[in-house]
Amino acid sequence: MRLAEVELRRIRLPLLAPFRTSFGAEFDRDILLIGVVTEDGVRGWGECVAGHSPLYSSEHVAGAHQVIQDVLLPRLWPLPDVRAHRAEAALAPVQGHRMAKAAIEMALLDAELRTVGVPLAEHLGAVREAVPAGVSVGIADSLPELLDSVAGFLDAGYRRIKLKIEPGWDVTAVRAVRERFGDIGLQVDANAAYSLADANHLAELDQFGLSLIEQPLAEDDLRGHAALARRLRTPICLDESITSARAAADAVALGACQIVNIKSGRVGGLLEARRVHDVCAANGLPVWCGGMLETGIGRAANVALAALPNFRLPGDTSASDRYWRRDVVTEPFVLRDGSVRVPEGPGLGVEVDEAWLAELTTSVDRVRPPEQG
Ligand code: NPG
Repeated sequence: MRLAEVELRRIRLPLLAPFRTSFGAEFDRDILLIGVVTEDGVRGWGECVAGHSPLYSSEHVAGAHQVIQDVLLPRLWPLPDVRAHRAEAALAPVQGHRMAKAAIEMALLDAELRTVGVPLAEHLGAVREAVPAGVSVGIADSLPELLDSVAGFLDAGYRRIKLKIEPGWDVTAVRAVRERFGDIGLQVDANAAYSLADANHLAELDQFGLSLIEQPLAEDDLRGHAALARRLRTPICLDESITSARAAADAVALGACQIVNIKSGRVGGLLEARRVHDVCAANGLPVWCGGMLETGIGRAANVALAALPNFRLPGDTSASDRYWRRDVVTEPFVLRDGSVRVPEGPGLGVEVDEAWLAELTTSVDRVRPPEQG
């Protein structure tokens, strides 16, 4: 497979409601989409999950845009075969920039699998046709507001609730939700907002029977997570710390977590995400699929990944209407009996609504390979 053109398209998509975490609030998304066209005229799409500012991780969308255009694509043009596994090897010498690499890989996989008529889920080794969906609930302005939004998501049929927490919005919020809704599937996500000195405070969460606490400490603090794991009954799940299959193996060896959140963007792509899945499966750790407020493009990839066998907990793979008034794909993802269906068509299995995309677009760069010879 050879590329004829790559498009870097930025869109602005307002969220239906602001989403607040310990590292900031999102109102609308500045999203970078990668569109590839092969020499045979097959199109593929990828979505970059880097945020507007480098607050969740060191990457941000403008940096990803630049590094794709100036550093990553020039490494792909000379390849006689640019299928995803070849591209991954060609980009490996570039340090970091995992979200940028993952966006290209997604577009290449979409194109290559459309060429051969294979759905992404099947290519990755999926074993389910639908995946149970959870929902991530941001930090609210008040407890009544939090309870209202949790009630709405439970009514819609979501299988578990994840509450974003930070110092000052943790034990009280969790207690209020437990008291009001009883024995629902409940977990919390701190996005690295605590330190080991908060261990006694975090142990107060043990009384609520949470299925996990996600990333309580800093990204690079595996030893701290291992120490905390010895002090909490609530299982620790790592997100930001797991940047590769090797990082997952390290975390397991240190006893830093009992569960892993997998996001393909965070680990550099879907192929590496599958390796993280395999490392965790081999060590008996369940995984679940995280989310980064993706459009239907990235969501299709998440849902395909979440259909692999060791994804044993509901993911942040909510339906399109949890985020957007109108998604960028023609068939939005919907919630049925608490699950989202895995796309069955070739590649990502979703069709982009090109007219709507044009309306949302803030910039497009079209890049072609340099003339050969
Ligand atoms: O449903 O996609 C979703 C959001 C899930 O909470 C969620 N994502 O820390 O995992 C996270 C958080 C996030 C969102 C992180 C946006 C970075 C950007």
